[in-house]
Amino acid sequence: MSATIVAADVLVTSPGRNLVTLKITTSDGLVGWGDATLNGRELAVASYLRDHVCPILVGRDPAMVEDTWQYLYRGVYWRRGPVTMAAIGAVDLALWDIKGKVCGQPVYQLLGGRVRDRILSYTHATGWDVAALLDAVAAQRERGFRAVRVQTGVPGLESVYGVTKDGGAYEPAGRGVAPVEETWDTAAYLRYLPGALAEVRAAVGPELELLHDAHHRLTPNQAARLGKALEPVDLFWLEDVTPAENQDVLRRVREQTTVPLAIGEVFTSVWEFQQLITEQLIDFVRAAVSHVGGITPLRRIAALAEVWQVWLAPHGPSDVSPIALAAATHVGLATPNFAIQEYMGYPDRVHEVFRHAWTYADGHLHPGDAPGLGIEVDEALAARFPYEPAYLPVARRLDGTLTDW
Ligand code: CS2
Ligand code: MG
Repeated sequence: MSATIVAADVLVTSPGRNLVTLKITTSDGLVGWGDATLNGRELAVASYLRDHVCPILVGRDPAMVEDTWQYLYRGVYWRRGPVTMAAIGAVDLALWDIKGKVCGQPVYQLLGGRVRDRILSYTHATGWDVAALLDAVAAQRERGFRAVRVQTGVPGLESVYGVTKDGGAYEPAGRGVAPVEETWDTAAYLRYLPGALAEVRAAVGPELELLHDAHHRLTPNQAARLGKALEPVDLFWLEDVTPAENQDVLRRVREQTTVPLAIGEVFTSVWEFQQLITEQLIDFVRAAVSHVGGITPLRRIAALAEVWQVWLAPHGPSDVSPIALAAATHVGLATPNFAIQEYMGYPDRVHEVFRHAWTYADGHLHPGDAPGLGIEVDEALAARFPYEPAYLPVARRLDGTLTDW
């Protein structure tokens, strides 16, 4: 007789930041873990799972990973969207975790086995001015990183996406019941950034991979101008130049510049990537394994991208938990067109609550060889850190109108 799912429970914990976790327990005593964190909307996903998904998981066969994905996606009629897909993603991760434990194999073996020894990772360096940014880059190189995302302050602005003024660790979500309001001036950013990044490149030499995130703030014309201006910097990629809701406009950017483009951390399905991949409007797919609905759809996206010579580079900020990072590293070890894994890092307490087999060393991640995803959650410790309201900031232009954050 095959095993059945006997319980599905949701844990919300805040060991430094809010994280939502799904725990699936089977009749043969195995436990699978999934990440359901959606920054600033954590409780919506927790409710979606608790109220609508957990009750129908009980009694199902945990071995049916693909069928359960189809059941939760097609079977609901109301499909896609970040809340729905983060919930489905958590179930998918937990079921792959269980399948690995049943087989006594790490998930990457179930995905076809390793195609590389370890996966390249990049982290963040931020500085309010170029001198501070160079110090931050040097510190990340000391930690072994060979690829670094560089974000700087902009003269005249009080706050800028991705940068702290005091040089402390960057965490975008601010505690409190309402979002922080930031002021944004694209013209000032476009005037300042190319010169600042040219200084960084001159200081670090040609080999360090540099990445930059424009965080959805530019028009296609501005994006094309920035891309051209940054060509001498030789970026690994320029991320999220436009909101990319209107994907056609990216053709104009592509025609104007050879800067490699990465897009997709806010997309939640293969269909949102379809045009970008098949028309080669981007070079890197930035899907988050949990937000896009799990390992099952991420593999489909990777396969489509491979046909079009587009590379996979999953989202890995502190707001996808160590469970999602584990899943991304398993996919990364087994996927030929995998390029690089973002590894922003976590507060120490997060590593204590989510003990993980994945490791970071020398600029690379490895998923480890523990069965499944290789995660153990310290539930007693998690329970000591209750949810605290925290939201991503909003951004306004100098005249007060709201713009993309
Ligand atoms: C960023 C994210 O990592 C990235 O590329 O764009 O840090 C993003 O700002 C956060 O995930 C938002 O929750
Ligand atoms: Mg990003």
